[in-house]
Amino acid sequence: MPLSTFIYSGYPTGMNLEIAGNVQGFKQQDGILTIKTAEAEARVYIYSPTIIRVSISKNFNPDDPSFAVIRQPLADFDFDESSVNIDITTPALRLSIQKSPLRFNFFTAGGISLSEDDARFGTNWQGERVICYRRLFEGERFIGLGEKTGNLDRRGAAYVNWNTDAPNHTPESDPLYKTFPFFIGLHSGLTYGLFLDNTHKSYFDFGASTDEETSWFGADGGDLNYYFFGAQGVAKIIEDYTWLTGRMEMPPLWSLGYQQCRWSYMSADEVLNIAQTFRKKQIPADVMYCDIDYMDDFKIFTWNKKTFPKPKQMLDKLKEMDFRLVTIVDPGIKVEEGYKEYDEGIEQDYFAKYPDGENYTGYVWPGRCHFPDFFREEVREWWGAAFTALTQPGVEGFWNDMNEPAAWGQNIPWIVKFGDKFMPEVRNAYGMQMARATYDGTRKIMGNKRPFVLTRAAYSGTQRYSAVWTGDNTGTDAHMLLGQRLVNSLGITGMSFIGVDIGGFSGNPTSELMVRWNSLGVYTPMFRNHAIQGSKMREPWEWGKGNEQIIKKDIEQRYKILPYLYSSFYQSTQTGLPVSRTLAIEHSFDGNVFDERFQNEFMFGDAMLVAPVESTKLTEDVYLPRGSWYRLSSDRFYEGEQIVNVQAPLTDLPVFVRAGGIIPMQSVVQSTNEKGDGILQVHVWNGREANSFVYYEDDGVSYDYEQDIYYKRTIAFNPIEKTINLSSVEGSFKSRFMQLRFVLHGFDGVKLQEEIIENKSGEIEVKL
Ligand code: MIG
Repeated sequence: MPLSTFIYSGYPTGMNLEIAGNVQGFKQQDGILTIKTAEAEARVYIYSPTIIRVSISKNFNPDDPSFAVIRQPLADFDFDESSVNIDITTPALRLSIQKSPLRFNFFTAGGISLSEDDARFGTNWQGERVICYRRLFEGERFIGLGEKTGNLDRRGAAYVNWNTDAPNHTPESDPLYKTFPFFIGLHSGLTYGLFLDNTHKSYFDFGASTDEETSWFGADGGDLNYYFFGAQGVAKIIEDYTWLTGRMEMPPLWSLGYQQCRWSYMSADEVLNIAQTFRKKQIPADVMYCDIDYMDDFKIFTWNKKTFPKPKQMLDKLKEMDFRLVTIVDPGIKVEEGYKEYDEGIEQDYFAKYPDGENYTGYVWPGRCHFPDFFREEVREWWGAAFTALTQPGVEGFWNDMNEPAAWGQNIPWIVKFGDKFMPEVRNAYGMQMARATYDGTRKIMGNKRPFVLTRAAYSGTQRYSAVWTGDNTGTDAHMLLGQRLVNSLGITGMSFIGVDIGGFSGNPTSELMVRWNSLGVYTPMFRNHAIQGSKMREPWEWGKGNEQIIKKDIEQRYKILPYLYSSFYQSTQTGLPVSRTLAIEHSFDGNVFDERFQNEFMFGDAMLVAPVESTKLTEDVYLPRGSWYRLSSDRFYEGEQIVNVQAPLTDLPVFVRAGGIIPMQSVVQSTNEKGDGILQVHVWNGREANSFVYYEDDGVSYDYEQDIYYKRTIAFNPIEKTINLSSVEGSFKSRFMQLRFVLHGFDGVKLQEEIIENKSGEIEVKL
């Protein structure tokens, strides 16, 4: 194992300022343009016409892996040199590298400035800490950074990335659990993106307490290694970012159903009882969870012999009721001789260590623990294979908690080593590597079945392995709204499959808040009700008869829209566009979208606009952007680009459909395993503009879709020709819907079409 040459100093010593300096020479070789100054070296790579990478360092590590990036740069590119600049031009972008002093300035192909180094400061070091100072444009806004509190527009705010267990966080706390050092800048009607691929503690300052000329970003160590995205349009930048860092796979369909969790259901009997109650009350649900108490003494990959004596029997019974089970796993392995994972870990030397070779010990739930070194491949494989203890009885979902990593007291000594790095160099990627090990391992041992992986800590690229949830929120309206902003922001950074603890983890929500939050959960990519130990029970029937009915109706709505939701996830797998989308993606230069009153609104898939409303308000001002809109619950029509005051009773969250919107729905089912009536309802809302929607279906559980065993067709609405057209089916999967029914909204003189037609695989066209 090569010893890292990096010596971590915590706070930079001496504060001696070293600047990138003047260019002394450059060369191009193997697709890399290398530029040398007295103090540093810069390397420039091109990944595509819209993606350029710049990496600046005093001391490049020859071994330079990225946890996030899965693409290779182009083998070669041209540049022009003049006495003052080196210019690299692609069909979309120009990077102009100023020689004295060294500066990196990006322009559109047409020569308009997108992003520039601050002319005064550029990039420099204080000790090992490296910072890049950038020009702040007039009116420039910033969105992104993933799971960060504060406003949608991050202008005037500053953030730190340092994955942290953050129980009792507030709507202002920073940092939280995850690191996504990627933001999008918006100014002059132009868009650009910037991804700092560096796992050290990192900093982003979007003009907070600086003059009006500077924003900056950087890290406590490592290279100033960033990818610049120059595509025009936020959606295109997200597409490029997820091309670079990967996209999610199709999730198991059952994981899109309603999920019921608690810390903890204390016994197999309790788990079965709750599941049974859902069925008895006919409240649809798909997933039960076991939090930490299912284990024997919190030992990962064990079951409590008293309270969960026959896991297979419990799982068989759950299966009979069409429920799946997700179990939690933490990274900490209890120090206890005779415990399999402990013994194996010691024997094979799989735990994180101090430099003298001693295993690091931290305290978590099991008491004294060692921590698997997920940065090593053989450790990931060992960890992944251990899941047979859970998969054999039939568990299909794996919830990775505490992987910031968390230990009581938070502070893992900075001298602890993971792989050949010290903790502060890679801490921000630990959770991602755990999720990766969990995903790779369970995918392997589950044969052709899709595992569901959920992680709390994450780094850019985690979408390839896992869904995420936003950690320990609180049962208040402010946290409900914060949660939506976190979901919307995570969507900008490549994560689509996201949940929040519905109802709030800590505290006890009022029944109004529970009802309201549940109705918002219908439009959250992952729909999970979860609560802390000691809190009041949270299941849908715990809130009084009337509220139970509202909650049930809302959960039924989730199941009705599953065909639309599943197709929206398919879109995420293809383009990286998230299921929940801040309005800033499509309306990036509409100031109302960033107004604090409206910043929580989002599109749920292509067609639905959702406006979260606090539980204490029964009417709300909603901003409807460009286009025209219908209220989903009433078909009431609204012109866009206006603020409307709408009714928002607890029974009817304000949800709107875009004119021309196409939403495939199904009948209410009790779980995703149930067939339903076999009729796909194609809902279309009238509009002036043509629109289309890619409908996607597969078996929902296996990887057969990789073998073309899927079902895909485009549903198109054409208002001029007055037709709805379904293209002929692509793929060899047989739809579970034998029949079709069109449901038309806002078409004068055309009623709901009662006629049910055969869902044939050839082209289908209906005249309106
Ligand atoms: O120290 O497993 O965020 O969802 O219920 C707390 C118990 C550990 C934190 C997670 C939460 C989970 C809880 N865990």
